[in-house]
Amino acid sequence: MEKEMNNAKKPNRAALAEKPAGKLPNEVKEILGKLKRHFGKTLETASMEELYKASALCIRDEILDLWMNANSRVEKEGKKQVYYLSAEFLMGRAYTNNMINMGILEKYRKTFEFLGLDLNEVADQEKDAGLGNGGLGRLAACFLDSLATLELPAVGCGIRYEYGLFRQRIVDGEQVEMEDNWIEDGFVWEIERPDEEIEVHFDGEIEEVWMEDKMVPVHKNYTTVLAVPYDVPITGYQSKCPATLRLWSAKAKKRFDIKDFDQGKYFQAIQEREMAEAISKVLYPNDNHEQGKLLRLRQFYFLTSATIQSIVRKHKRLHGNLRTLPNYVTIQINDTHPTLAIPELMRILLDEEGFNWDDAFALVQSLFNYTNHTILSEALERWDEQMFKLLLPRIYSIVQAMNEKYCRWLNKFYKNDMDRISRMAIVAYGQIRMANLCLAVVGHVNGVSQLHGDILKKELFVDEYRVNPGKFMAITNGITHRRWLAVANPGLTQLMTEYIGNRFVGDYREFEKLLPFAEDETFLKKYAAVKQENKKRLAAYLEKKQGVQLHTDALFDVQCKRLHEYKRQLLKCLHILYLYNKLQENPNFITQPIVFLFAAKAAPGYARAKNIIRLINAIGELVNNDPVTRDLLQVVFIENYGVSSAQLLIPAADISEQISTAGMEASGTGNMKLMMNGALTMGTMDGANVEIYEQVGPDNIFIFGAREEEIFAMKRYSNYRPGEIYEKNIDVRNALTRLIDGSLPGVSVHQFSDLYQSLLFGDYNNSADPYFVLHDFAAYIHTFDRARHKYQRNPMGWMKMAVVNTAKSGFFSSDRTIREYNERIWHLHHFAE
Ligand code: 26Q
Repeated sequence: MEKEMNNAKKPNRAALAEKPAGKLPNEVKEILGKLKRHFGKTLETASMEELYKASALCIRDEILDLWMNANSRVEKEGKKQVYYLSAEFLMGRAYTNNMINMGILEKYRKTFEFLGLDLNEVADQEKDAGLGNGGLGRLAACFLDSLATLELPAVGCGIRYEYGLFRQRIVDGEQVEMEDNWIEDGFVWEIERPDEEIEVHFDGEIEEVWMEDKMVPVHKNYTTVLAVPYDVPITGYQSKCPATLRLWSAKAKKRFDIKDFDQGKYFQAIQEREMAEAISKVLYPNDNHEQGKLLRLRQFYFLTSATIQSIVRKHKRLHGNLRTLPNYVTIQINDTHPTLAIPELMRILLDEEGFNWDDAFALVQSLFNYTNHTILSEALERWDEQMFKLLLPRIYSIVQAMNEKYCRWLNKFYKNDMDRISRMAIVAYGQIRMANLCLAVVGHVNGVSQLHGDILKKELFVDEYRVNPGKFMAITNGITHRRWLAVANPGLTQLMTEYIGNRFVGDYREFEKLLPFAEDETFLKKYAAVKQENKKRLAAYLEKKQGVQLHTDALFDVQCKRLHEYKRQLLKCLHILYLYNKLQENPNFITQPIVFLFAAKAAPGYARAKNIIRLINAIGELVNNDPVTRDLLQVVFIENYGVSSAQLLIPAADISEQISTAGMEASGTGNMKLMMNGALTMGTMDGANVEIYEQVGPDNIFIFGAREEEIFAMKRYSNYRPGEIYEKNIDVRNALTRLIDGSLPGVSVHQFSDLYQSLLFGDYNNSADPYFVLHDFAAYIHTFDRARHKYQRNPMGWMKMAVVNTAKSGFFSSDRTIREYNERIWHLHHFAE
């Protein structure tokens, strides 16, 4: 309706289609050309989606000019490049982001206005590239943006999963997973490179064969899978050096042998094809939890073998001799998932390039670096030795040899300390441990926040640290402020531009120029107005998507992240039940309306996480419908959390919930996005919350709960007794009782007894309350009370704190993070140097 009215004022599509082409603006002509060539459509007949694609193809043309030029210069001038290997790249949409980077957003906004269309509506046609689970995958995406912006030559290498992370629906309060066939209707940004296809070999046996004067291992009876690269240019802000995202897709090798079909191998042939192509079919939906499946191992070897072979092939073409490889290439492995790149390069050097072991090993050592993203033991990657050996016989024998040499070397330091050496070994107790493999080889190991880096040294990798302290470092994560501010929050971006100019988009140090305006009443009012608009924008989205009406004048409390027990969404749940209980006793217990927004996907096999989603929705039903609470508390679960919904949700937040058990969240990056958009952190001293605290100071953050050392001590001495807290604290008791007394609507009384039990008694493999929820409950309540009082009593004081958060968030730009990686690890030269 509204759009038709708009169209009446402006030239509409049908009218424009009649116009002689010569009279139209250039951009319109170009879009028309793409519509015709790619879809056989006109302005009048094209769908919104086709208009999106046609305009995206125009933008792509502009990017391709830069990209091709940069690539040829990097090759010709022999510039060193970083290869960022990652099983996940959580890219989200590229359209608006690319326009901002290319400086053509306003041009296209006007073009679409001319056509009577809204740019945002066109942008909404793009599907998210959701090729990641959470933090680790999104970090890879932010890093590519910053690498391109800083004009450091870079290639991200990953898997072109046909199905990204599942789409989530909530049906009767429960998570239901649906396929995410994101590529079904084509992905406009990619370019297939069939000429750079690579063969990857699995299965079979190794035979030692005499060749010339020595025994050489020969891989026999292997099965072949083809790896086809698809390259995506990644633009940087005003950058002449776009990065490349290279995604590998699995393809079966063509069978030329008609004989096989004659012999009734028809089914086998088709089955083999399906097996081969299954490799890049789907992303495993586990976050911070390993799934030691054969297909998963196939995926990782597929990615690493294709990548390493293509690096070797290119280097030989350009420079001939592999010994110079470290002058041109450095490889960062994003957690242990791409670790097989290490033995794969060993294999090529030893078996195909005639290196001896020591030379090969030295080269590999100088090439690879490893970032650790988790200390959770259930997330540390281990593979069953027998499975590994069957799938990758040659890689297995190389890993065995590495293990032997490593253990012998360790024995020099830890003489006959067999316990310690078996803990550190790469292969032990029938398992291959990828983190240990990395530690044994790479030049640098880094944690992703200062605290996390310390924990690696003091706890997880303490034995390695003693042997080789210089290897360890911490580089605090970051986020690209282009996407998380300029794209996600145009209102705030415009306001900032008005006050401090627009240099901050390319230079994170400019953020601090906002600081003086934290004292400026007019600025604060405008800042508050932007927040209000963002709440309304989110409300419109939720109304449309989920049919819920948000109370937009309330305080917005946001917890958005993967669902995991250590992130303690359950603590938030108990908090809301506590407020509910208090309001039942005294309807004036609080007078500040609060909207609690949750957004989270649970791994499909993680029953307890799914039950917590069920609980959040049950609590929502309880408080949103109770006449005592419905005007004060609103609980909303946002479906299908992903990059695009995060871009709408985060700018609307007042409070950022970062309440993990201290020591367990390696860094967190959502905390940074929320801070940048002016939400105040309610957090434990965990991960990068510590650095946020250091940046904003104690007056602009709400810190509560046990510190890492306290948690560590309680675990070590097993002296935590949640039952005692239950006995002493009536609020804890009353909140917990709601889980099992039938108060919660729409579920059986037994639905949440598992959660109740786990908090009070533990289960077969855990002690009671292993994440210390009850321990931190009282401190959380107290701290939240402080926050809501501040918000209510002094709204401008609150806005002032919010502005300080935005002003201090420059440190968390991934531009800073990448600069640090480059100075301390990669040593790349700027493209223009
Ligand atoms: C491992 C083995 C086999 C199968 C799956 C996995 C697996 C998959 C995903 C293990 C871990 C992950 C994801 C980890 C992750 O996202 N970690 C997060 O990384 C962020 C970026 O550094 C941090 O900010 C978060 O604190 C950390 O949880």
